[in-house]
Amino acid sequence: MTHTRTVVRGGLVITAADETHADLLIEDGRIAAVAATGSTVAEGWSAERTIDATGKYVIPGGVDAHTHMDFPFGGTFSSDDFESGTRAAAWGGTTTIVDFAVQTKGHALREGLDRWHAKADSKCAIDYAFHMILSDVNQGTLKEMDMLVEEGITSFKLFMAYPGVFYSDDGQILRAMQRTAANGGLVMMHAENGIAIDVLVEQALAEGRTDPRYHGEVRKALLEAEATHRAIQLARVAGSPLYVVHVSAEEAVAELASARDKGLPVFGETCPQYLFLSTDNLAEPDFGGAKYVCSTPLRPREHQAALWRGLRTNDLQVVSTDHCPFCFVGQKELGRGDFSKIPNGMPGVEHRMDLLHQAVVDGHISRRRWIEIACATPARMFGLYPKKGNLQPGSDADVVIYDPQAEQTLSVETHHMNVDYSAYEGKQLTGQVETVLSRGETVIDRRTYAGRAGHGQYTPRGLCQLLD
Ligand code: DUC
Ligand code: ZN
Ligand code: ZN
Repeated sequence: MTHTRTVVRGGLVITAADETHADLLIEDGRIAAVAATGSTVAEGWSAERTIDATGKYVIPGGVDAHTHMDFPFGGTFSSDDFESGTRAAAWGGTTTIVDFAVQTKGHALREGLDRWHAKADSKCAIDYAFHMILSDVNQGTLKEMDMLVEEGITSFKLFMAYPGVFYSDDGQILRAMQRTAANGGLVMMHAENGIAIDVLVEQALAEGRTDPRYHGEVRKALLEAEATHRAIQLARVAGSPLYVVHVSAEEAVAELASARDKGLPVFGETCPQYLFLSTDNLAEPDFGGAKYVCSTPLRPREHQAALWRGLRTNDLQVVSTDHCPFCFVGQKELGRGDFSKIPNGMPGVEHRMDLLHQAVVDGHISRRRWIEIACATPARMFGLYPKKGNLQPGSDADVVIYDPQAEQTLSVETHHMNVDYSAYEGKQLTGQVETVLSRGETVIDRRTYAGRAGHGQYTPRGLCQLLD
């Protein structure tokens, strides 16, 4: 049902900058005005629809800048497509995803991008945008990068891991960085030394160490730190900014902190799985650790403090999910007897906002920092601000009414992602999404799904807004 004018009354409006008791006026899918609750201005608004947010938070919809819907990996595809994955995202208060279109080696970027448009078209419940994964940096693809930046795909993921698949060598990385230094794009780096890791994988398997926990042991923190360091130096040489994805190791955070202390335009992202899970999960019995196999890998619990600290000190700026689900039955099981054949990736798109709210409850971050790392900064980082990530007049009316007192228990029985396990089974959280609007349209209405596939629009992006 379309409402041209909606008023959200009485909630605590939280943005990255402010917390105020305010009412929102929504008109034609955008925030039209924000005014103090009870003020003459707010009292004067009339609307077809009023949402009572008394006792609730009113926050911008989440921006998850790192998802992999329908993603090919290890001979299979991630189990959420754009329809199930964006519906689950909406349930969890995320109203924008930036997914990774994939270039197939030997083929044009354009071909990969067209394929991702076809996968997502008419499927999404919420708005979406794309980054591009470069599997093959060459003269042709370097030229294509300029065109993609022009049309709103302004960031490019490169891999220092996965030799023979997505891997780029240092020369290719340097060339891609030089290109973004010139065209304004942003290189996103998967920073792990894949050549060294493959040696350790081979040795582990030869010695009969085949269990999922060895995935964590061979993908050493030092090899994440080394690659992070190398990526930073290459970016310095190229004169380009750098965004390091899925940072999991304390030593890698230290590399980012030291670069930022020098004033370099280097950014870092972490994910809830690194903040809440650990190698203890990878060691779960009966091949259960396979549920937690992702790369970079989960680390020993001691690394978590450095990640939380990095989020507080702004050495890490963004939390996204790296949502890349594979079912335990039939997909994770491909790696029984050989951990290197377990498809890499974990489900999580539904739980990011809630887990980070729990971090507020637990005292790791403030409420405004919650919104900053989950909504505002990802929008700025990837050229979507203030359309996304804020609630200022003119912003898209992507609005979440959040109940900070609700209690919930995460479980495969109740989640909406298309995957046969929960990485957080039985975890109790305080706080839950109640209602979600996407461009003013109701997607979740007091915990009932009211959205539709095809509502979500492709959203071209501008350049990174954190560089001056
Ligand atoms: N890491 C994952 O865990 N999955 C997909 C790709 C990646 O880099
Ligand atoms: Zn990666
Ligand atoms: Zn990823």
